[in-house]
Amino acid sequence: MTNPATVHHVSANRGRVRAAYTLMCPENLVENALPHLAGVNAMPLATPRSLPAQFGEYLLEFEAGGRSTRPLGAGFENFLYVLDGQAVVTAEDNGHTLEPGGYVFLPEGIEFAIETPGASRVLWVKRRYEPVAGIAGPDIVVGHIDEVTHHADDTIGGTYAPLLPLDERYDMAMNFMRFEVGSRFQMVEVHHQEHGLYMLEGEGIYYLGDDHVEVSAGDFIYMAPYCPQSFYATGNTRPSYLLYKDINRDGF
Ligand code: UGY
Ligand code: MN
Repeated sequence: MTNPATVHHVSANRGRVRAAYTLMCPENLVENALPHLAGVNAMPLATPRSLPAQFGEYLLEFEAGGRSTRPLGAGFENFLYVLDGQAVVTAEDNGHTLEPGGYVFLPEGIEFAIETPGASRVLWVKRRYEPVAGIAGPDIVVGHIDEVTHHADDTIGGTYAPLLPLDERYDMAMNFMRFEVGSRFQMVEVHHQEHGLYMLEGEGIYYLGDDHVEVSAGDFIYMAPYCPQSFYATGNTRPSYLLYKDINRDGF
C-alpha cells in the first residue's frame, strides 16, 4: 500500500492543479509502473503531461530487490537522489552505492542500471540536454548531501547548496535549500526557469501565483515558468527541499 489512508475525503485534499503550478501530496500519489523497472512503484511527479514541464521527475519506491531489467535513461540526462534505503546505480561499468542523501548525475548518452538490496525510495529527474555550440557537455557527478557547500542567500532568507556544478556546460541545477524556522523569502520571485520542488523535511507556506498553500515533507510542487513564488518557513524543524531548476539556457 503506497499511501497511509489518512485522507478519505475531497474536503481534506491538498493536491492542486493551477495555471502556473501543480501541488502533489503523498496522499494524492497513485501506484504506477514504468517499463524495465521490476518491483518498483514509479510515480510521475512532473512530466510534459502536467503543466508544460520540460523535464521529468519521478518518485521511485523500490521493494527489496527492486531493479531495472534493461539499461535506462537513453536520450536524456539523468539525476538520481536516494531519499531512504540504499541504491546501487551502475553506469559505464562503475557501480555507485548510494546511501540516503547520495546522488549521481549522468550526462545524456550514458545509460544506467539501478537496483536496491532493501526497500528504498529514489527521486529521478530527467531531461533532454540542450547543447550549445562551442560549449563542452557536462561530466558525471557523484556526491552526497553531507559534502556539499551551503551558501547563505539573503533574498531567500536561507541557504542553498548546489549538488551539481553551475557552469555553462550544465543546463540543469539541483539545489538543496534549507531555512530557519520563521524565515521567509525577501522577495516574490518571477523567473523564466521552471522548478520541480520536493520537500525533504519540515513544513512551510508556499506562495504560488495567487495562492498560499501549506506544504510539508513529502510534498511535490511543479512551478511553471514565470510562476510567482515565495516561501515562509513554519513548523518546529528547519524545512528543506530539493529544487530542480533549468539554468544557463533561455529556452529557445
Ligand atoms: O533559485 C531559485 O529560483 C529559488 N530561489 N527558487 C525557489 O526556491 N522557489
Ligand atoms: Mn525560483
